Amino acid sequence: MAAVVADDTIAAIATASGVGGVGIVRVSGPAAIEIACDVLGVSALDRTVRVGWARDKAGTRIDQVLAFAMRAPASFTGEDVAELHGHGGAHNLDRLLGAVLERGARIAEPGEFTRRAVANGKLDLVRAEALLEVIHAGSERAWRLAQQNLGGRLGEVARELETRALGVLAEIEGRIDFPEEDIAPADASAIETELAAIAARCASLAGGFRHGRALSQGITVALVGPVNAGKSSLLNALVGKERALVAAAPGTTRDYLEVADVWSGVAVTIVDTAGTRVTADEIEARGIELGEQRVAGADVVIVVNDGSSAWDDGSRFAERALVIRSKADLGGDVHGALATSASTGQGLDSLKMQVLALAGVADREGSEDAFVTTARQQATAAAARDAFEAAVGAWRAGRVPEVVALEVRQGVHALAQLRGNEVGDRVLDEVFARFCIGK
Ligand SMILES: Nc1nc2c(ncn2[C@@H]2O[C@H](COP(=O)(O)OP(=O)(O)O)[C@@H](O)[C@H]2O)c(=O)[nH]1
Ligand SMILES: [Mg+2]
Repeated sequence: MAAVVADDTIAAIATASGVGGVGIVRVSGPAAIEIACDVLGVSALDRTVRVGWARDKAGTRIDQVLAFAMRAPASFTGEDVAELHGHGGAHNLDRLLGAVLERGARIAEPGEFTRRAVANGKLDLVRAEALLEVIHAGSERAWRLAQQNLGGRLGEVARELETRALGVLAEIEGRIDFPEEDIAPADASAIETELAAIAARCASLAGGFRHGRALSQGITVALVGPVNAGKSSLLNALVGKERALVAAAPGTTRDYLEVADVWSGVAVTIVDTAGTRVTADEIEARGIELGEQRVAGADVVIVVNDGSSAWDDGSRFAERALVIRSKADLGGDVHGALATSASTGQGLDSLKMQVLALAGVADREGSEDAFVTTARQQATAAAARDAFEAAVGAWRAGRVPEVVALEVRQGVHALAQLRGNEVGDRVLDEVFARFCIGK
């Protein structure tokens, strides 16, 4: 990607808002170092840390800070960057930022530092997305996957597939340039094998999205069933804490409740709903409605049967349903479903494993390796898969090489887009809108 030289200088508080020991104001762009020098009243700044008083333009002392600068292109953004490390605290940092802004920097947009880094070729789009995931990682496995992709793992896989595809393309195009030469059957089958292998790898990348997304974003699990089926008790037993109120009186849970937990390194949000029953209570009716909305968006729906009413097979939730029989310690028919008991703990570990499996989480060695984690990445991997599968089909059908080459080129284009090359501003806008200001 060609370096894009931004002509303006951006600034933002790069640390979390709220109270902290230290807070950082980051400045990037052509005037960054000059502005930081002026704030400190020094003539030069480099990678050596300096300590000094930051002052506003009127000369009033703001805060004693540490400051240093990095010259382009040896910085995160690839531009001139200066950092002012002040004391943490929202008001202090606002004043420090203000001192930078009044000297001509403008406030950065969400993700703008990273966007500039991508534009300047410091990291590809997949790594930028991974950076966001590292920051937001809510579980060990989410963090590991994000660090793998930040380290360039997914980008490497895409690049390697692209290189292989370009190799096949050269051979196919050779057939276009020299049509009179007969292609040796061995070469023809080698091309077919290679195209099929590339298509299969793209298919597995695209197919890994559920797993990648589940790891990076976590999953939501909803508990549904009639009042008194034991949903709240199950929630408490699953998370090992008394989070939901449990009572023999039906209708104890009138609202829905969300509890965060981590199962096998995966972030899980469990939603306990007010049981479904016809009610004249307005608040309870509203609670049921809100709960239903959360159920609609859940990755897995645990359908709880306590055996006291008609068996619910959960078929309305299709493949998201995980049907269980609760209160198994009381005995009775389990209808072949997973038997659980909040009282004895029976079946709870199996339940967690089945939930993760249903959500697409693969629990195997290396399952944090090169997975697509965003809808954007998934769409490009799927486009690559479709193009290479079409290429294999066309080659097998003996179509003219031009047709096969066209498909392969589309596949190569999709792989380039996966890495973030050849993507438009609209896609970049979408990716960076998810970032916070200051990153
Ligand atoms: N024996 C037994 N009783 C249970 C179990 N789970 C829940 N209960 C009882 O069933 C009643 C309703 O439980 P609750 O969790 O509030 O049901 P919910 O309305 O579906 O949330 C309470 O009296 C619980 O003590 C269980 O595993 N075994
Ligand atoms: Mg309840």
